Amino acid sequence: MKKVCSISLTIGLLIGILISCKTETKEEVIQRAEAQYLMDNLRKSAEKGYMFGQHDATLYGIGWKGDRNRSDVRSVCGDYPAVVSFDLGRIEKGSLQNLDGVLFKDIRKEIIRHYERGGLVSISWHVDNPLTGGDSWDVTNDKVVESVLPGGENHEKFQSWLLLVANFLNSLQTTDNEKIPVLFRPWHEHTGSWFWWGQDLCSSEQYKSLWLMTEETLREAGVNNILYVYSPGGDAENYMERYPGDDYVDILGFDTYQYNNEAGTAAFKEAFQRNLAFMDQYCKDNNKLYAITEAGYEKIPNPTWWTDVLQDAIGDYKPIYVLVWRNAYELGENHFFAPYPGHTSEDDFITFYQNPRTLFLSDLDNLYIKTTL
Ligand code: BMA
Repeated sequence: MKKVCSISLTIGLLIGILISCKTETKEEVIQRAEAQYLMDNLRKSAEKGYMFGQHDATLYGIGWKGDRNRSDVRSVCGDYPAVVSFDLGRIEKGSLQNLDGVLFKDIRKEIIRHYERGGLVSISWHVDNPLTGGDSWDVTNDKVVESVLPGGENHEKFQSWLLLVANFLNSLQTTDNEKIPVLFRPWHEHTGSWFWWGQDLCSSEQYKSLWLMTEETLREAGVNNILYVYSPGGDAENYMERYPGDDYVDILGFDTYQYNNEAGTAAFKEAFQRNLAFMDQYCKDNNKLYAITEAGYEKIPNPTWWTDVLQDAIGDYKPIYVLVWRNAYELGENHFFAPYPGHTSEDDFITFYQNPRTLFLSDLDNLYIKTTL
């Protein structure tokens, strides 16, 4: 996104700089305008309310997988989530399916379908550990980030992984060859230490370099259809400590879950409010947008969680969306974050759906996303 040209007094240097600053092609200008258009529309939608989203919502749910036009949320309230997120974990290995057993060609299809319905798409990347060969959660070695940065032993390999991500992002096109603008949320929950890019696994400088390197490599590979989303995890006390900078982040976010213990509800609401208050102020001061990039309560044991806890915790704040995690088809009824028909929170979810401030797909008409430049 950025093109930094330092001003020089000597004409020779100026010419050199002008040559090195590649002029944008018409396609690039249109694409950049589309990303800007998306930002403007997200700003408008945040004034109206907050979108509801779910991870993998249209790919599978409790008791089903791969049914066309189906989502547990839709079965409960008759409407699709406004936002659907997807994960690219294992694309870096050239695998045909992601870490949750979904074919990348099906993910691509669902992204295009959701865009064509008028919805917003977000993409995360639970990338395997390039040093140990383990998965994202393999934190046995604290030199992994260092190893992928320039000069590191895994740098070349990692660049080739990034190119596979770039190929996928570049392939997100409609039948009219229109590139689909999506949110990309790399290196998430890094304020915890459960991923190999987490807090105790690299320094602040290394984390920022990883982020910048990711943006640079994707940009050089022609990726111009994404907005970058920054999402620390938990109660992010040091929210800005590893912030890559306003020039590299389009949307601020956070991931916070409720846990099933005595302090659960109060702790969740407090963490939520602290994060929202911080982001709200920062975004007002710096002209940014914010979202609740992941939230939820596994199995939703509280039947009125949607209104009493989630809606209450968001209060009058204006995030662009709140997204809950997946309803894992392969784990029985043990790992889900949205209701499905028959679940005890179904009625409360319908009340949540009817609240004018919650935006589902049908609330988005003409609001944005589908660009007509
Ligand atoms: C986690 C769980 C895992 C899954 C991963 C990536 O929170 O849902 O089962 O593999 O997200 O989707």
